[in-house]
Amino acid sequence: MEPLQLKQAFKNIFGAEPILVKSPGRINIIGEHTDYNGGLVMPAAINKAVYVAIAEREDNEIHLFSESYQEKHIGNIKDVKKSEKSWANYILGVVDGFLKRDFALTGFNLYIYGDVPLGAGLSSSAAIECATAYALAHIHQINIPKKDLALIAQKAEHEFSGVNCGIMDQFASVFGKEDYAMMLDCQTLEYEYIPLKLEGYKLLLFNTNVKHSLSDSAYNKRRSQCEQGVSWIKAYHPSVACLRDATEEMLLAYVKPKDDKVYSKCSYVVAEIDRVKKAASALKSGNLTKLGQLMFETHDGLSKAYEVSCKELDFLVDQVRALDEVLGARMMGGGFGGCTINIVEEEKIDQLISKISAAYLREFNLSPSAYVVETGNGSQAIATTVLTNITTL
Ligand code: GAF
Repeated sequence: MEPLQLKQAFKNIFGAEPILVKSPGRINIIGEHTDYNGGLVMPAAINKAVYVAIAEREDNEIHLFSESYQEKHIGNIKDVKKSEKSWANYILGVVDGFLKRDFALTGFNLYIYGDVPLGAGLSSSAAIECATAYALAHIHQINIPKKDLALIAQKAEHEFSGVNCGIMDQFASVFGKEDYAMMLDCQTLEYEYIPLKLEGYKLLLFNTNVKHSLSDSAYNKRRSQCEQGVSWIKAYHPSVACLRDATEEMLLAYVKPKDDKVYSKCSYVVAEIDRVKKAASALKSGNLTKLGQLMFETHDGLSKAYEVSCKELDFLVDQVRALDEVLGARMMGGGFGGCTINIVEEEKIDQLISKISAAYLREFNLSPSAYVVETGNGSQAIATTVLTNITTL
């Protein structure tokens, strides 16, 4: 849907002139399950996004319409509560976040549309939250730092969707930059843009087209296992606030003797934070082979130690492991389904897609999807008119 079509769709339903805002989905080059441990991540925004058309109302009602679900939700700013519609909760959670920070909001009409594949681990939910946050700040002329938009969006995910996610997805959606990945320090929220120079290679995603149902509960469980590990270390090293501050030696001394499973989860995180640093150096020096090796290592850690992979993701990574045209591959995002991310020689992409798709179909009787991803920019308002208000002197 083009911006002008979105504007028209909004007018057809709500009969007013909207403002348009977009916020992208994300990929993650490396640094998985490190964000909620105060660690480093290296995401990039993509050129697929969620688009929001929004206009203020004169009363306190909230009228939402989702293009994807062809559903409406009606609520009230004075009584924001969870809906049974998950898409609406991402929006309502953000409204709640603004109100809890004492920003005065009026009622509004909002039409939402997106081309981020749903359930693919490309953070369509963060894109909805961030687009909503940006749009609400825009129409109410709320002067709020962009970091706070990401934080409000993250809180919406915690409180209205029940997933205790880290900050990576929302941060990438707000701050992404075309042609760059970003190395984000999730402890300080400082970040550095790193040029994504892949000369002759492209990033290819294979979508397993599965999402196993335990994903949300397992995500929250991993997070508490990491916190458990930190609390055992803290008894001896009070300054350790999160796994970012821990070392493998500490884990061996204070966590392994108590619980081997908790140890292997924490040990993966400590090693993964180190891999992000190495990956940043590899990317900066153009050493894509090294970056690819690190990605395979991340996959093995996520699959064997952190236990968030699944047979479909493992299959897709194993299929490309020995191929010269693939420098690296790994599962991406929370796990239990969604996509693998692969660095693939540009010339060989079509051939690879055919080969892997056929093998996956034979194995699971299901076709995977494949997307060659391009990077994009973070949250922004979209202009739909070129010339307005020409002033004469
Ligand atoms: C999901 C979460 F939303 C992120 O915060 C992050 O933890 C990721 O899983 C795993 O790295 O996308």
